[in-house]
Amino acid sequence: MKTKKIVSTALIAIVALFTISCNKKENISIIPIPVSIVEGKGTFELRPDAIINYNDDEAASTASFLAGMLNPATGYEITTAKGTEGSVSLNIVTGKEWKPEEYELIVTKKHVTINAGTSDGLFRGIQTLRQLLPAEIESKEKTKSVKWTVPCVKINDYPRFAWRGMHLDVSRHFFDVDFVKRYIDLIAMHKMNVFHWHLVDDQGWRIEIKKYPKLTETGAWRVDREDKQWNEREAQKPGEKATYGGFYTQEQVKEIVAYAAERHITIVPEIEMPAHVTSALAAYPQYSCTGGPFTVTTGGVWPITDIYCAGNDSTFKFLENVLTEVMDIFPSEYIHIGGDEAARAEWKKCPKCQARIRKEGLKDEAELQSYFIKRMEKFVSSKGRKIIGWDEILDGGIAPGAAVMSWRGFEGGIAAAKSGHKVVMAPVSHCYFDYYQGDPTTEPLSIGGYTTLAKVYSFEPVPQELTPEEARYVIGAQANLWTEYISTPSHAEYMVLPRMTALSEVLWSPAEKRNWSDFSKRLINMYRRFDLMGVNYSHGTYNVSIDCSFDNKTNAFIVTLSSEQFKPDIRYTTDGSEPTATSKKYVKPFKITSTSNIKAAVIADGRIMGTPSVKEVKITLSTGKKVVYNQQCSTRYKGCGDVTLVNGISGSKRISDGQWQGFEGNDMDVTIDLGKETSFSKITAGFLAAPGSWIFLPESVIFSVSGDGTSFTQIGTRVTEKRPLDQAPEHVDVSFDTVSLNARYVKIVARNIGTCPTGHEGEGGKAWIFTDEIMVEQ
Ligand code: TNX
Repeated sequence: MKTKKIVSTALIAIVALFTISCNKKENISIIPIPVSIVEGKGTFELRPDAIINYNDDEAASTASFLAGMLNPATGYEITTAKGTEGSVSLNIVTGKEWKPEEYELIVTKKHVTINAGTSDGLFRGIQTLRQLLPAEIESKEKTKSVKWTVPCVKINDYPRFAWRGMHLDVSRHFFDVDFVKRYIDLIAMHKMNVFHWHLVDDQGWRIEIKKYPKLTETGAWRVDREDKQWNEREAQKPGEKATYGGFYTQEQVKEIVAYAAERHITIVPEIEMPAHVTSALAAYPQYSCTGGPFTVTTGGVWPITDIYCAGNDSTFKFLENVLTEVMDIFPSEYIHIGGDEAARAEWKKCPKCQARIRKEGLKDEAELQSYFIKRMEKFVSSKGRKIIGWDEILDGGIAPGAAVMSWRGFEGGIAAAKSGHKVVMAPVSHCYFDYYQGDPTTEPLSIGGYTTLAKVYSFEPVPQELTPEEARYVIGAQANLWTEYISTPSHAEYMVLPRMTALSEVLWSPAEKRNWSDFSKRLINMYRRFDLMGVNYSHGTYNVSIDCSFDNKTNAFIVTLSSEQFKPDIRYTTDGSEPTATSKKYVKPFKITSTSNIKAAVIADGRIMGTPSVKEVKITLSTGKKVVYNQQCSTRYKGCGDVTLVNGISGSKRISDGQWQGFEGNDMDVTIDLGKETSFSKITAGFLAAPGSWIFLPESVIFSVSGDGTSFTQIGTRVTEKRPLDQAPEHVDVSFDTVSLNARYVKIVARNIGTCPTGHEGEGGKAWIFTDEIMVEQ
């Protein structure tokens, strides 16, 4: 009691001191940015004889954690003590209204004080203290010649959202206990508080369940096809041994749960159902509709038809038993039951499922899935817990009390919030950290997509469609790391960092405090910490974007170079040579009047950072000319508008890079008006072959010319060669050479194959043509 009184008197004095102090923020660089920072004058120095004292047993473990955080790099042996005088104090302060996880941090020349209403708040506070110390504090080895100072400051801070999560898929690739702990450390460093552990999927069951040992004896192992791309792997053949995978024993899981708890992080385990469970069915085929047999999937599988049987009561018993063991280990309020991407083809054919539909008076298989989830929800809530599931759990009616994780976009989340269900936002557009974060030509192969750091930073979890009342149901958001294409810890770190750093600020800091250029400046301090921690992170912010637009009036390209780095020093060349620290410095947009190969890179500390970006611009007779669309392109893939096909820039292998126009099921049929009669001898149209995205080369390309734009003469046809259905994306130019011709209009028709061919996953569905550029040359 006495201690608390002294604390509050001291507090008043300190607040007064800071209010009159000046506001210089140079050396304060904290992510996520705190709610309020008032800078003082001078610094506190952490000395070898420092003692961390605390006033309440609840703070003891945080005090020890802090000592453990400070001792390795300083080489000190800082100890903790209850009640005594120390230069660093952690106090649980009662009698004040604290928001959840709120803390205040006061640094004077003599003391560091962290006050909070709970140890959650204290723990978040010590993460701020960590970032106020020199970056070298992250080193695991004693670092000499660093003065361990902390700037005098008063910080008051609390999170915007209650759920600030990171997900990790350990099924598609298994990650060991050490890495899971490292991942949790990163979550803690970013003041995030939920670790969503995706423990079950088709490609591996990862948690020991005592009642069903085969789940891990069989379900945790698959045949090693790691030498093949994810979607090109054959299923396990008879006689082949399943040797690739792994699982966590219950002892290991308990250890990880305790490790997370020490860091004030809740682990939400995910036990998928009714789909994404081939690994479970390989072990216990009796819980499927067909009875199997099944093998653990070695790679991609689509559609997911081998799912749990919803007509079989023993399936529910099995799942209840599994969840009972899971709930015994994980104390979380929420248990994630998956619910995504179930193809219900087997349910349609299964007599038991059909009998269930009749007996329960259900309309269809979608309602059967809703029945499935509601039944499991009842069980979970009878144990005092709640379920959360992917937004598909809304289909056919959501279970009472269920929370929704909105991944297919914001819509599921909006619908759930409007109907009074809690929502965690994780839309693919901003929160899929398995997506590319930079130019796919220089990034490691990923599942697709394109979510840059700036895009993550622009994420607003509360959609405008919600009233303030409804918005309260959005309890937070998280990013997902699916690991189909990620098999090593260092690659996983690379994918989440620094995007997780951006997300942490989105989820913790007040919306009005978000400021991209200030964030990118503070990020440099985080990079230094990541380096010292030995974690791998993407240097994507060093990548240069080369944006070119063609100006008809001057017949020139205007080239703009930018990077996500704060005040980057960009150097470039236009002749295809490699940029160096002494290449031309980019100052402002510049003009290019002839075909060029632009290469640009950011320079820091006198050397090139990351991989230089490259863009070729080609000026031909058709560049910048008028394009008449005889058939419209899809509104989903319009490239950058009508100029796309004549803007002098080819498309990359990323279909949404703004250079591709898509034609869904129909032909590409355009006429280029060269403006006046022009002499030429070559016409080229560029296409994409990417069968994995349902994009095929045209069957044939027909070239015609005209002098008046009405009557055309066909001058040639090119038939394309058939390509394998599993080929990697490929850019293909289809050209027609002729003797020199004079004409004003050039018409190009690319015949669509119409529907996806037999043997293709989209068989019978509309096939796409993608075109990036049409070039008419002398
Ligand atoms: C969709 S997100 C999935 C995952 C994949 C992911 C790849 C969700 C609920 N299902 O099974 O791994 O896309 O990005």
